[in-house]
Amino acid sequence: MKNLFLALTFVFTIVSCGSDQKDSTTEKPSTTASEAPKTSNVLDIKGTDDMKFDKTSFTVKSGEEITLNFTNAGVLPLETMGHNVVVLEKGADVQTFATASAKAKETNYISDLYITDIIAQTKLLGPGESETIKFTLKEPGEYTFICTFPGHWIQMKGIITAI
Ligand SMILES: [Cu+2]
Repeated sequence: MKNLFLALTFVFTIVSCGSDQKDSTTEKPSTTASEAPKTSNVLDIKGTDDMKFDKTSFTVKSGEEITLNFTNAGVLPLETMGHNVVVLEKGADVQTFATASAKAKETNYISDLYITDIIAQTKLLGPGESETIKFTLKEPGEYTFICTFPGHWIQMKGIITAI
């Protein structure tokens, strides 16, 4: 009988511990929501053969250096499936920039006409190539990045939010 009582107490303790844990995990989201969004000034982006960036949304701290590591993770040749990352100024007309750049084959699909729209850019990379660039977003806001290889920007487009 005593053993049964002990066993029941044991079970009860486990159950109450378990429910305590549940309570603390359910409280967490409300605490997290009131905090500032998570930022990282290290951006890892891959471009793929299906014309996509693996990540398209980043939050960074403005006024601090950003390290962007870009890899063309595909296997298709540069001539048919090259990728780059071009970070544009806040006010840039993305479509105008992308359309002009798509015609600028001789300058690796970066148009000379809208050079002032560019904050940072990687080279046009072929399969398996990587490049790291560093830059700073001086003001808070949303900055678009695209791949300027012809026809890619509609799918290969993302936003860096600087806070
Ligand atoms: Cu591309």
